[in-house]
Amino acid sequence: MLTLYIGNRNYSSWSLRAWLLMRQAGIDFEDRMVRFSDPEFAATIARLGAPPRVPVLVDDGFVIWDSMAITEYLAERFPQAGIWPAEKRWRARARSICAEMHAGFPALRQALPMNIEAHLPQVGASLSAGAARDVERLVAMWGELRGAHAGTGRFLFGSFSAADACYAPVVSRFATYGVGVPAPIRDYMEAVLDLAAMREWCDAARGEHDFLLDEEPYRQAPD
Ligand SMILES: N[C@@H](CCC(=O)N[C@@H](CS)C(=O)NCC(=O)O)C(=O)O
Repeated sequence: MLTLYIGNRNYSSWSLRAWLLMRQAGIDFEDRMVRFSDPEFAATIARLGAPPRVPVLVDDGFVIWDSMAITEYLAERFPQAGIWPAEKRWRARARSICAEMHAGFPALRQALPMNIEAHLPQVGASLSAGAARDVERLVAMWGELRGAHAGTGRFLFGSFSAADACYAPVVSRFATYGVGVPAPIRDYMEAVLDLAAMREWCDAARGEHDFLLDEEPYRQAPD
């Protein structure tokens, strides 16, 4: 039995990555949400033997943490699921861009935290120089990959892969903050946002109403 521990769907970008990947791969699992505001958050995860972060995957009692380690474990556990692109060099490229996301884009992450239920286009209209550089890099990366896989599908490597799961929270951020992008990138964003699993996650996120001030640099707590 596979159990994925996740945080608030509205805010937890790393949880979304693992959850969306598993759903898209058709893996049977249950999710268990631990709210960030739960005073037992750290203790719940610590009891698993993992550092106090989500996502955490438990496979029949064996614990794997960190979204990239979870991705690689799932790719080995479900080799037929097409988690990484089939071709060796594209597989390497997909790993490169996931590593780039995992370790990078600090300005974008700080300026545009994932917040699915918010709509703050004024933020996207006046980005800092650092965040704008990150957006430029993402638009170039996505455009180049989409161009190289034109005609084979709407995702970065044609078919949906771990790379799309990794960038799904960025797509969501661009939507929340109304980041202006060229038409082919809008098409890519639509492909991700239209996935049934993505819609399921976003609907649940919008239903949470669990306003966390620490995650809301642009809004006041509701009365
Ligand atoms: N490198 C980790 C990052 C995980 C992470 O930072 N998760 C955030 C939520 S998106 C978290 O658990 N934060 C809890 C906290 O900071 O207390 C991964 O890829 O899974």
